[in-house]
Formats: sequence, structure tokens, C-alpha cells
Amino acid sequence: MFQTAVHRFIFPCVTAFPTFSSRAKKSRRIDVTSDSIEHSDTSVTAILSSVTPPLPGDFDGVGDVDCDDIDAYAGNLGMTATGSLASLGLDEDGQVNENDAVIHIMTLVQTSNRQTGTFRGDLDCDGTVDVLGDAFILIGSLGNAVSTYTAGDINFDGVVDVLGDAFTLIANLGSTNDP
Ligand SMILES: [Ca+2]
Ligand SMILES: [Ca+2]
Ligand SMILES: [Ca+2]
Ligand SMILES: [Ca+2]
Repeated sequence: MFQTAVHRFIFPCVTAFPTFSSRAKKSRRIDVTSDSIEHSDTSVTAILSSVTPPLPGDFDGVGDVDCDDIDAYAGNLGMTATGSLASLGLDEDGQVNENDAVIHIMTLVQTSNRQTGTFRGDLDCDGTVDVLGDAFILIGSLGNAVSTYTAGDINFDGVVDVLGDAFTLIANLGSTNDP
């Protein structure tokens, strides 16, 4: 008896389904009684999901903005900032370019010392551009074709060299975001 009187829905039998991002954290089951269904003017308004907005700069979607996210620019410079690449275009000029990566590094990256924003050349994202943590990484890759910022390709041209990468690191050597 009780089961026939109660219609259980995981999500409603309405014509227009709202869409939710894949980041929805949870859904709720709603029990709707037969009484409410029989009244055609009954509208059920429910918040069905608690949606966490995307974290700007979290390109790999794991809930942080770190060195791994900077590497999302590798191989994508010069592309149109649409579709899956739209979030990479931070300066809103319609293209994924080096300026977007600079904005990402300087304003969005969360460093291991719990600060936000760091300097180009901070390859290990600890908030400071130094010799031991960063310059040695770059020197170890010097002359090599690499595809990541974290390996020393600061300008994302696919190779670690002196003019394109080492000079940028040297210019920021000693810079720190430590308050
Ligand atoms: Ca991330
Ligand atoms: Ca851009
Ligand atoms: Ca560093
Ligand atoms: Ca380079």
C-alpha cells in the first residue's frame, strides 16, 4: 500500500532537465507523494545538487592550482582559446598564448608555502626562484627538447635554452612570494 502511494524519483519526470557540471559533488533523492503529482499545477523546486564552481587555473581538475596546471600550456600556445582550451585563455584575447601562462603563474598558482602567485622560473612552485630548487632543474635540461615548464621550458617553445628560458629565470632569481 505504502509503496503504491509513494512515487520515488532519483530525478524528476520533467521535460527540461537542468544540466550540471561534472564537478557536482552529490545528488539527493526526492520522494514525491501521489497527492503532489495529481495536482498539475504543482511545481517541485528543488536544489538537486550542491555544485562546486570550477577553481580558476585548476586545469587538471584535481582541486588545486599547482605546477601540474602550468604544464597545461605546453603544446597549446597559439591555439584558439575555445572548447576544452577555453579556460587556458586568461587574458580574453581569444588565443592561448604565453601571456596567459604568465597570468596563471603570477596570479593563480598556489605555491607550497601557501601563497598564491609566484614568479616565472619558480619551477618547483615553492614560491621562490632560487638556484638549488629551480636553476639546477633548468641546467639539467639545458639544450634538451622538453615539453614542460617544470622541466625548465619557461617559454613553452619545446626546448630549454639560455635565451628563452635561463635568462627569464636569472632575471627573477631571488624573487619570492613569502610575505
Ligand atoms: Ca590542478
Ligand atoms: Ca590569451
Ligand atoms: Ca622554486
Ligand atoms: Ca624554452
